[in-house]
Amino acid sequence: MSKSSKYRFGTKAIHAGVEPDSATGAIMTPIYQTSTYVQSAPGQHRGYEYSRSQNPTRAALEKSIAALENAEFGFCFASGLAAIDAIIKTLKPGDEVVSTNDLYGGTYRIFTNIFKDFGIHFNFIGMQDAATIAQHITDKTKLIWVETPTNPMMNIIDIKAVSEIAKKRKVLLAVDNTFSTPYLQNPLELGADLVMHSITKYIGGHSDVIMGALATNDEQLAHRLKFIQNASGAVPGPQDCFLVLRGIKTLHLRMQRHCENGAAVANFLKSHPKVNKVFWPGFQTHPNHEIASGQMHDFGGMISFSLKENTKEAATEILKRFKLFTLAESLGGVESLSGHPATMTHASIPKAERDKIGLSDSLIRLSVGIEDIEDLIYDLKQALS
Ligand code: P1T
Repeated sequence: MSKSSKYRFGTKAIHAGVEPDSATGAIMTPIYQTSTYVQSAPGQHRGYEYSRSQNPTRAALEKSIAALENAEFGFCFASGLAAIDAIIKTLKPGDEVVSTNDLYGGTYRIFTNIFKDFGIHFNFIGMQDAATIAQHITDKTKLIWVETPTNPMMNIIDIKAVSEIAKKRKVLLAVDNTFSTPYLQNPLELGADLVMHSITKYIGGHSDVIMGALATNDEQLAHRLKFIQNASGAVPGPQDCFLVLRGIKTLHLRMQRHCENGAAVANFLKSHPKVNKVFWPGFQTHPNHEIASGQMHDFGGMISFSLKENTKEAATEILKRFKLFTLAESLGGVESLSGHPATMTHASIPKAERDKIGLSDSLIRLSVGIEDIEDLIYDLKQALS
């Protein structure tokens, strides 16, 4: 099933990339748990030499990811951050990156604490008004980094508008599509050059795998990323690829329920007397609701909210009382999770920077799972009471 496949999303989720095993007819792609492959003579092999370079289970998953993003090329990595690492390794000292200033703390950390020392300059700016990006692009800018919806403030960045600026200035546009998944949003169709996923989240969907992925239609870029994937070697193992292939088969069903439950939770929180503000792009009052409605098929299951009593202690009290919204890093699994970005996922962003984007000490982030909504609302009620 190729990029040009006319199948719809659910059919692609189930079939793309997977063929009955040629050796046995096994309908599910086997876990090719091997590091190497026999050669009949030096250089004579069946397309597989060494599992860092190629592995059939990983190849099936890479095809599946590419198909879901309507891309020609897909690459899997040992984590979302390893995928980001591969993107930045396409750059050279002196190059500049314009990045959203509201992004996953680990992405900020790898940019500022690792790649800055390699001579790459990162300029973090607000991107809600895409037009302002143009003034931050110099002749050294090689990449625009967008995350939308952003983690954790749920801001929306207009991918199409950014891509028009990127194309005009001949700068690559990469979009971290982790929060949306390809079910809700396809950045390549909106003009992005490269899409990145933390597979760990919704695509894997069961909180049992750490993995990342990239997808692109740019052949030259794909060639370079494939080289880096092999040369740097941050590849996922075949067993994890198998688990993700299995997870993807229900991605569309899970996402439907994540979205339904997300909407119900957002609306419940909005009218709660202890809640100050709910950050969720599905509200008509969200500053970029119209852009979200245009570029996403629905609004997802990620919600952040701040409290009227704006202290870490007030947030901690609620987080400790949750029975179903388990306190843990990560998101996108079938089970609901809660988190405190200021001390957990975004602790590596300095407080002054967090304050600039409104990431307050009372902010709580929810990953709304696919449990029965009545039970989730009950859990919120009792924790906030
Ligand atoms: O954890 P890893 O698979 O390496 O992915 C990193 C990553 C990249 N991009 C976004 C938007 C992310 O949310 C993440 C990981 N985020 C969490 C662990 C979290 O709890 O927010």
